[in-house]
Amino acid sequence: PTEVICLGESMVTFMPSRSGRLADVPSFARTIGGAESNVACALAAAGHRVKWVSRVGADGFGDHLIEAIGAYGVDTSAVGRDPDRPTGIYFRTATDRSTDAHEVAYYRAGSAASAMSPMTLPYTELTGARVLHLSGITAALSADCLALMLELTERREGRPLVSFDVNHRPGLWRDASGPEVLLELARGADLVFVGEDEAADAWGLHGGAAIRAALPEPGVVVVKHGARGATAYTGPASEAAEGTAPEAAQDSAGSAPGAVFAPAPGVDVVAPVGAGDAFAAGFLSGTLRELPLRDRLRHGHLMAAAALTVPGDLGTPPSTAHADRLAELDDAAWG
Ligand code: KDG
Repeated sequence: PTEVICLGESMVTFMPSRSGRLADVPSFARTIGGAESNVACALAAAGHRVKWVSRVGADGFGDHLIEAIGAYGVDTSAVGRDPDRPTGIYFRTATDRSTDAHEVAYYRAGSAASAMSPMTLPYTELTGARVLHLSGITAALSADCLALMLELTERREGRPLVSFDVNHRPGLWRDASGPEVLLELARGADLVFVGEDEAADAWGLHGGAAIRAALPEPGVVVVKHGARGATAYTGPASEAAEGTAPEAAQDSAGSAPGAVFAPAPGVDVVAPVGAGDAFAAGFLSGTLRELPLRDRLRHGHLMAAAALTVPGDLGTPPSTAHADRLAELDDAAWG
């Protein structure tokens, strides 16, 4: 049986042959992108049974996404084809490799996936797994997609564990409602991933304790502090009060009750895109295997490190056995 369903739009992605302004890049190499299918591919690489649910056009790009994502071992049997709408694509540029300033040019308005809705994807087909992984990107795609997200994050008896990566993409929202909608969706989830900077930009919330206080409902809230590491909050929001800023919680033993901080290993970053997805996959893998929180975070960091060190979204993660050995090393080896 399927352990995880990942739902979201994927796009054929065009990587620039060299850095510079989009206007100046002479050619692009084709790859695949899409936050939720990235999570699916990384989970499949870690040996989990994963299904990617989405819609693509009845076109060659749709064929390519289904074939390429399927080649990672992801079940694509539930991906719908739309004869009237195209598969989304996007072009990436690296305007400055040292800072990874980049432009993204999306061609996805009116795409097949933007027509996902509670009608095209019935609730019962999306809930037959232990985990349902979603992201805030879907909510930005269309009113129908937002309706689907609201339905899937509604609290109800017997639903799977709903995992939600905030993934605030300001450029995708057609109006100013994004931050508020994302907060509502996050409150409906059981496990939330959010970047500390992202929460500051979207919600004006500074630091892990403030984020946890604004998101008391999910059983676990994971706050990612960029290259420093990540904190998982599990206790009641009141326990996240002090000592959970990463500076104050440099080791997990020093964390506040209900908060576990795990530093990230230092890596030579090639491109950060896809690292958040990989992190979520590592953490979810550890969750499915019921590992301690610290080890879930460490598996997240190891998966993220693999994605950080390649130009595309998908790295080659360490084998699970190797990752388990690394996750079990002393704090000193990680700090
Ligand atoms: O997380 C990586 C994604 O941002 C990328 O693959 C494209 O899904 C994408 C998006 O909508 O930005």
